[in-house]
Amino acid sequence: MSLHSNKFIALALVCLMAISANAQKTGSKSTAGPLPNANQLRWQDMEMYAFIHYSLNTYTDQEWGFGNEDPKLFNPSQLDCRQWARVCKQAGMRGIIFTAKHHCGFCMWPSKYTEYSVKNSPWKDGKGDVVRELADACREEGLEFAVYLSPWDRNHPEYGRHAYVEYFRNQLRELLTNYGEIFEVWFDGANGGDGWYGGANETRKIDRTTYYEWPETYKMIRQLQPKCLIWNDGSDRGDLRWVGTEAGNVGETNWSLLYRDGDVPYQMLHYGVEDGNVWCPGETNTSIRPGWFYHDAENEHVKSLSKLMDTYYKSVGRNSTLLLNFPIAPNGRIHPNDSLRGIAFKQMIDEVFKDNLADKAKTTHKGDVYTIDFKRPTAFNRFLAEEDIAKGQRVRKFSLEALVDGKWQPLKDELVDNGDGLTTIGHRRIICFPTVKATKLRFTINSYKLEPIIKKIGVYLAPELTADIPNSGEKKSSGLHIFFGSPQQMFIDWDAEQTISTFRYLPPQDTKDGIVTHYTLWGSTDWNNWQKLATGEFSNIVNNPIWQTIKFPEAKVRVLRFEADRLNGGTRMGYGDIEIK
Ligand code: FUL
Repeated sequence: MSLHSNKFIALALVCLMAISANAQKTGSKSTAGPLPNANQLRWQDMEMYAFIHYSLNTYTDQEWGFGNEDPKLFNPSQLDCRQWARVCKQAGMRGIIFTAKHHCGFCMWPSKYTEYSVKNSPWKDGKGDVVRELADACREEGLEFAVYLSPWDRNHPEYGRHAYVEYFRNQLRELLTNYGEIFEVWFDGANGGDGWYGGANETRKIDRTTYYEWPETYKMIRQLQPKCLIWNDGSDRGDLRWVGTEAGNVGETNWSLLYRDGDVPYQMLHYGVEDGNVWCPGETNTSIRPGWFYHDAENEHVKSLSKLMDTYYKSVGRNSTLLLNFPIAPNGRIHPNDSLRGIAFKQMIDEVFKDNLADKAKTTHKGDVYTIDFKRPTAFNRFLAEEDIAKGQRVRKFSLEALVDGKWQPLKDELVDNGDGLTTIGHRRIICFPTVKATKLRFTINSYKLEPIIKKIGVYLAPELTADIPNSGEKKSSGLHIFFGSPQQMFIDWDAEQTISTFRYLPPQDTKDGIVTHYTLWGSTDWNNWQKLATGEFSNIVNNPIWQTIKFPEAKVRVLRFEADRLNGGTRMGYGDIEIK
C-alpha cells in the first residue's frame, strides 16, 4: 500500500470516529423532543411565586379541615391582602396562588353555589371577598394572581357523585370569570376519603382517573383563560407537574418531559423523563414553615436562610420554579417571622448573584468546551448555565473543571450525595461547590440530544452560610420507655404518675410505610382502666412528614397507648421520634 493510500485510510478512520462520537452525543434520533408552549415559557421565567394558605384551618389549628367547621370562626381583625402582596413582592415572588377553597370546602369568596363561604361569616358582615381583595392587591403590586381550588371537598353532600363535579366546575367558572387574569390553577390530588359530606360523615372513595372528568374542565379553562397554566396531580396531564415531594427539592436530573399517558410514579415526578413525549416541567412547592397553614407552635420554626437557599438551588437551580408558601396568621396577616425571613431570602439571592465573574473574564467556546479565563486566581463557588429551552431541553451531561495552581481539578455538585450531579441543564442549572481559587474554569458538555444552545454562563462567589438553626441530633424520645404491644400499638410508661397534655409524633423520615395517618391515644394509671385522650387524623402527613402535635385536656397517667387506627402502608407502625409534655 502506498503512503498515499495509508493516509487515506487514516483520514477515513478519523472521520468514522468523529461520526460515531457525535452519534453517541446526540443519541440515535437527532431531535430535542417536545418544546414548551408560550404559556410554559412565560411561566418558567417567573421563577418564584408564592402560595398562600388561609382558611378555617387557620382558626382550628388544623392542616385539613373535616368539612363541618363553623363559618362563624372566620372573623379576622386585621385582614390585609395588601400586606400579603407587599411581603411576597419583597420576597422576590412574581405572583400569588391563593387557596380559594381547601379540602374543608369553605370558600374564601362568596360563591353563589354554596352557603359554606365567607358570606356566612361575621367578617365584614358577610359582605367580604378575600379572593377579590387579594386579586386587587396583586394587581396593585404588579404581581400575577392564581387560584388553588381543591377538587376534594369534605363539606359537600354530593362529593363522590356526578352533581359535585358540576358544582366544582361552576365554582371554577366563577373564579376564572370574575377576578381578571389567572396565571395558574392548582388542582390538589389529595383525597383522604373521609369527611363530613353534608352530615353523612363517611368515607367516600373516588377514581382519580375518571371521576373529575378533567378533559371537560380543561376545555372550559382554555376557553375562559387561554394564558392559564394547569397544575394537576390527577391523571390527566396538565401543563405542569408536581415534583413528588413537599420538602422543597426536585431531582438534580430534571427533564421537563413526561409521557402523555399512564401513571406518573415518584421517579418520573422527581426527575422527569428523558424521552417523554410531552413538555410538562416541574414546579417545586414547599412552605416557609413546617406546615402549610399557620400554627402558633411553628412560629419559631420558620425555615432558616440556609435552608431556603438550599431550596432555591434545588428548585430554580434545577430547572424548576419555586412555589413558596406563606401561611396567614389568625389576625389576617403574614406573621413577622415569615415576612422577615422571606425578605432576607430575596436579599441573599441578590447578594449571591450580583456579580457574574464570567462577565469580566474571557470565554472561549470550541466545540462542546467552554473555557472561562479569569487571567488571575479568582475565588468562586457557584456555576450557572442556562439553555434556550424554547428550542428544547438538550443537555444530558456535562463536567466542570477548575485550573488551580496549574492543575485541572474536577468540580462536583456538593448538594448531591451520589455521583457528581452534573446532569441536565434546562432553564437554569446552578452548581454549588466549596470555594476554589482558580485561573480558569472549563465547562464541557459531554452528552446531548441535539446541539446545545447555551444562553448564559455565570460564575459567582456566594457568602458562606452556616445553618442558623442548630440541630443537636438528639432524639426527644431517648429518655422515654417505648415498646410495642402489637405492630400497631405503642406503649410509653413511667415509674410514677405524670401530668401531661401534649403528645407529639414524628413519622418515620426514610419510608412512607408505617406512617400513622389516623390514631387514638389512651392513658391509664393502672394498665386496666383506659381513658381515651384523643382520636383523629394526621392530615397531609404522607406528603409532608413533619412533627404532629396532639393536645388534650391535662391528664394524669402512668402509661400511654398510642394506637394506629390506619397506616399509610405496611403493617407495622413506625416513628422517627416521640415527645410528650
Ligand atoms: C397538599 C394538601 O393536602 C396540603 O394541605 C397543601 O394544600 C399542599 C400544597 O398540597 O397535597
